Amino acid sequence: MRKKCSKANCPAPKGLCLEHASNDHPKCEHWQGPQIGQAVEKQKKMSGTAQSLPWTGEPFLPTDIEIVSQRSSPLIIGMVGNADAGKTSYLGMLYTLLFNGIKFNHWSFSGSYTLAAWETLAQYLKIRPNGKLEFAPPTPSNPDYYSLYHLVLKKGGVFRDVLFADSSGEVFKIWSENTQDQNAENARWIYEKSSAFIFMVDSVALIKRRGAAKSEIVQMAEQLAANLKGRPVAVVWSKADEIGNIRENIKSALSDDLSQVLGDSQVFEVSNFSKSDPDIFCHKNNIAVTEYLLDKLNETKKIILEPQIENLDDMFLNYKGVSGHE
Ligand SMILES: Nc1nc2c(ncn2[C@@H]2O[C@H](COP(=O)(O)OP(=O)(O)OP(=O)(O)O)[C@@H](O)[C@H]2O)c(=O)[nH]1
Ligand SMILES: [Mg+2]
Repeated sequence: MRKKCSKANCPAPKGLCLEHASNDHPKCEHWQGPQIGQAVEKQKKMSGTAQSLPWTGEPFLPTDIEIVSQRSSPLIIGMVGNADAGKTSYLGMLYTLLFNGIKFNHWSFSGSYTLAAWETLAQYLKIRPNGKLEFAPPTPSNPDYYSLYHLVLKKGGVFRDVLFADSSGEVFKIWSENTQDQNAENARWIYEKSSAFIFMVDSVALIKRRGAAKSEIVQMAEQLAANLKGRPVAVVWSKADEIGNIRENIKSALSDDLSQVLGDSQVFEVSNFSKSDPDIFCHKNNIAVTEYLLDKLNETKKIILEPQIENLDDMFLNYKGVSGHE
């Protein structure tokens, strides 16, 4: 169980505490439930000499990463986007598709240490008896809230541990305005540690808030690009069931801005609603986003070694082949 505020009807805004300053909320008597790392310690003590499992199935915290880091360094995929952009439901849909047998082209699902957490996400996306989908609640916006979802994927004989780092869009918005803000600690951690990013562009926000939403998205993209160091980004237009309702001028201006800011990142359109079976936005593109990043991360980098030729007069060392290029 993750710690959370247990006070019924507490009027404090999301991520804040009525009783204590922002970083001191764990001191509040209503802040209850063991964090995973603490639960693991407790489990170990209670088990005495018996061997206990070092994981619970819940989302990993950064301190739990060592459980999977013995085989190789896990790949962290950072979920970046404003509040409500569709980050958490993307993860719920990814797991739902894998669970239902939809496959990556090159990778096979080989397990997870956070199955209970994936299941919780997927439960939200189940159609209710009234025919409606219920989505996960907004991801908590405390600066120390971490939620890492683990998958083991296999390609050929190689296993890769992948961790999807989910976070609150509210925190990422603070980070996009000031990366050093004390309330953006988890966004800073995700930005520093991730090997690749899923950058969510909210189609519905662009329909409802047009230019204002576009500016926020561009600002976040600029912050993402600032210290990217070649890490791959998938630009994902979420809620694509509504994408046709975005004003054409806004959509094309934002597409131009994003390709200028984020370079050759691949662009995808995804949705959690399927209009047909199979549905390209839902069944195909959700999987394609993650596969694109995995393939990018698995690419062997071509290293072109140019010999440094000191003696420019040496005919042999200067020989470039018959055509002059080789
Ligand atoms: N039209 C449409 N709406 C969607 C879709 N997926 C999610 N939504 C809506 O978007 C809301 C936000 O989705 P989340 O996945 O929780 O967004 P998030 O980025 O995790 O939000 P934060 O945790 O607050 O940062 C949901 O509650 C749904 O109402 C979709 O495919 N189409
Ligand atoms: Mg969320």
